[in-house]
Amino acid sequence: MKLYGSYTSPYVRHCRIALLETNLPCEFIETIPSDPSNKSPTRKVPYLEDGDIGLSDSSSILRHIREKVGAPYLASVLDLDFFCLTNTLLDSATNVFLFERTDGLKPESSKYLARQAARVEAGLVELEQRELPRPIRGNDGAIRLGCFLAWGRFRKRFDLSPHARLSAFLAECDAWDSFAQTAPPPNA
Ligand SMILES: N[C@@H](CCC(=O)N[C@@H](CS)C(=O)NCC(=O)O)C(=O)O
Repeated sequence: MKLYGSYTSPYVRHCRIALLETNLPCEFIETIPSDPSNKSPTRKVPYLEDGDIGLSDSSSILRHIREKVGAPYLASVLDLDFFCLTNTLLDSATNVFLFERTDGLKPESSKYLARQAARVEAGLVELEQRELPRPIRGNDGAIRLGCFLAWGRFRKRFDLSPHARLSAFLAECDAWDSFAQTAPPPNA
């Protein structure tokens, strides 16, 4: 298998964690989304090649990785919903970041971006009140949450200090070797 992606993307990180967990052989090919050599039809990362199969979304890539070793992937509707909820917040947070970085546009000057930023803040308040999924290992809802929180910290997108339970959850992720090994390089 070949996984195309960047070391900073939280979506790619989640796939890298699943590959470490399952021990499947996979070559990592560093790719930035806008690279003309990016094979993904979405022009995003991650992208996975496995023989004749090409997968262009972290969700399908994760399912493929888990299925290859006979492990469950978001087995119940509540597992799936938690993953989707967390992923929606991650999509909103990365959109706000990319708009700012690409176009210099901030939530203060865009109603749409303000809505995205408010969604992230409200989502953090909601997650802080929830029973968070455990164990973290092998649990794609939990790992998505860890990747989201760690990305927000890395890109300084939100302040976790008012959220004690989410902060503790992230500390638990940080202490896990597969999570630590996939941390973005500090100067990226
Ligand atoms: N739904 C996709 C989202 C992937 C995604 O948004 N990746 C970002 C990198 S963090 C990207 O490639 N963005 C490029 C762009 O939006 O132009 C997935 O889960 O794989």
